[in-house]
Amino acid sequence: MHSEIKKTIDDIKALKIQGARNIAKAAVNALLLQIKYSKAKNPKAFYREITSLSEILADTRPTEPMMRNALDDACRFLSGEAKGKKSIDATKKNFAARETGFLQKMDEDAKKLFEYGARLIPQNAVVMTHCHSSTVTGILKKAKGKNIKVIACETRPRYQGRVTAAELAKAGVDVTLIVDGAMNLYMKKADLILVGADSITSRGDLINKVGTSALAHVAKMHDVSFYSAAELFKYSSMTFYGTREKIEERDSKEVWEKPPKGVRISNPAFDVTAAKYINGYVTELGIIPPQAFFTLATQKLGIKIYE
Ligand code: RUB
Repeated sequence: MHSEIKKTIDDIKALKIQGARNIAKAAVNALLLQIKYSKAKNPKAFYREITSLSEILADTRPTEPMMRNALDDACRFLSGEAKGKKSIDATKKNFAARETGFLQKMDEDAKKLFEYGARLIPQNAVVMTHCHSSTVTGILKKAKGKNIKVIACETRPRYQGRVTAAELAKAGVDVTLIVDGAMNLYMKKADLILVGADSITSRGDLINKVGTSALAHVAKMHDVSFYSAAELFKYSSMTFYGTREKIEERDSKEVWEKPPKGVRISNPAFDVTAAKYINGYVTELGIIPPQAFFTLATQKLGIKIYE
């Protein structure tokens, strides 16, 4: 494996690249790098290279269906190409064009989503968020002109909330960072909760950074609306037949480098928020109820339940 591709893999694992959308984009870019460094002599060998790289990439973060869907889409396309009688050069060229187009479409979808999200936020609103979601910060930056105030939870143990706070402050958005334990206290000031999404199940449940479900429950207690910004590509198709999305368990050292003897540490990266706590998903098609996510996502992903 070329060192440039290896670096992408290591950076995803180490959270230097984080957030579902950035991870999915990095994975597609790694496939594009493989075109450059491939030694395959024919389309079939190239297809094998891409599928095995896709498997390695998908394993870097287990709870990331957007990456998995993007990689599956790429492999499906290439499988069709490899069946024909094209030369290796033509196959690589078509694959490069397809994946570059895929990345462009992702950006176009994100732009639409930012627009819908910004329209949702009222004038002078106090918006509370958790972790770092590039989709959420995209929306909040777009809504800046509405004189909004943002409260960002710091998000233990990796403090992605600091990334959110720094990015928003740099963009001129009024932002206050709070410790996760202060979320109930600050909920009283909030008009709306907006978080990102790693995975959406067939029931419309949300899987996002651990602490998201606590935020949703507290929001319900205070009657504050709770929204998640999620492109349809974040749909986890395996949940349709009952398979649960695996919750990534990260290194305990992220929580406590050298804990005293006898202290066990658990470090789940994500948790599940039931659809009943969610007012809506902000998607590239507009704001939709959790129950509609499955239908629209399967259409977008081209998943056929009936042949
Ligand atoms: C990030 C996280 C984000 C989603 C959405 O977790 O939970 O809310 O990934 O991000 P981690 P985006 O830091 O462990 O990757 O909106 O950028 O896709």
